[in-house]
Amino acid sequence: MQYAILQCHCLHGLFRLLYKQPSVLKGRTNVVTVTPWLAPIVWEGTFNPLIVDSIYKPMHLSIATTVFAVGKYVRFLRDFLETAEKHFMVDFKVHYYIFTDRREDVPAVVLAPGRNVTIIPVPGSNRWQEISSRRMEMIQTAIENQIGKEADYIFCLDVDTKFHGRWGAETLSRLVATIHPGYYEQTHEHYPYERRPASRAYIPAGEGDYYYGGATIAGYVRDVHKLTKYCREQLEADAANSIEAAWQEESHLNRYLLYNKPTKILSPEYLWQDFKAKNNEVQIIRFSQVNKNYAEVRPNVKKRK
Ligand code: UD2
Repeated sequence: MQYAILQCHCLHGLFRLLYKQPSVLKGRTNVVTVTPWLAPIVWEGTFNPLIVDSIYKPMHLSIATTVFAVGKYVRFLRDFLETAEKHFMVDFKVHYYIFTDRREDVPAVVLAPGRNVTIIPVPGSNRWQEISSRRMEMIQTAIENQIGKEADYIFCLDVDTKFHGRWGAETLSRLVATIHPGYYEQTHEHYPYERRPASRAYIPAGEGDYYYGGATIAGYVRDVHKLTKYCREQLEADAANSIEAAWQEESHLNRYLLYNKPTKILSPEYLWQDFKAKNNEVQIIRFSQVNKNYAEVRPNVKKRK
């Protein structure tokens, strides 16, 4: 009953929400819930969804959500959209921007009132690395052309994923990054940062905070615009020097976030991988990458982390 509304009524024009008193002494003890620069790390048990919703829902925010479904990845769209409608920013205005080269294969999914889809045609490619990386440039351009005029916040998400639990307004902040589920138990010398000084994504040995996944980036539209523009420029500078960072745009993202600290961090509850067994820290899996046959869905070589 931790989150139950005990009473809710209007008193002298003020909407009162009564709930169990928060404690400054008792809370999550098996995970770290704040970074050294005082950004929250969002885990189950660190927030009360009723309070969060009571703050954010009356704001009538517009949430842009970009998702790329290029080539065979269009097959992941139905599950992504159907599960998003059940769990992602429920009761908020959500505008999905689907970037695809296969418009005719985009499934018709029933959306809740206030939620809609725009399809943005993009070219295909015979290199998955290029498809993944080019997202930075395309998101930057879409923000400049359209999203910047329409939305308050933006989420940029991988498509080969499903939502399994609440993903709500607790994830809103100026610049939001998600801890990659593959590396959160490791120290930074084991992260797959780009370590070659010749690349613009270079992070010297001895430096690092967390390893962030490229699958979820979010924040105010203007802050995500700055991030995508930066990563796009660095990717282009690398390409001009015939170098590709270890994990393409994810490597540039990690460098950006090391020197431009996120204001909120989502725990691996918000980015899991289906092949990984759940563990004690992760009390709920909210969003997870599905198992996929890399050799079958990607246009070129298989590779996985
Ligand atoms: C990781 C990241 C991913 C990206 C990539 C490095 C996680 C969990 N995932 O995933 O975000 O940073 O490493 O480049 O952090 N796509 C297509 N068609 C394709 C290939 C890719 O539409 O043929 C899109 C699609 O939206 C997909 C995304 O690009 O979800 C990332 O590609 P991926 O899922 O194959 O990358 P992966 O699994 O290595």
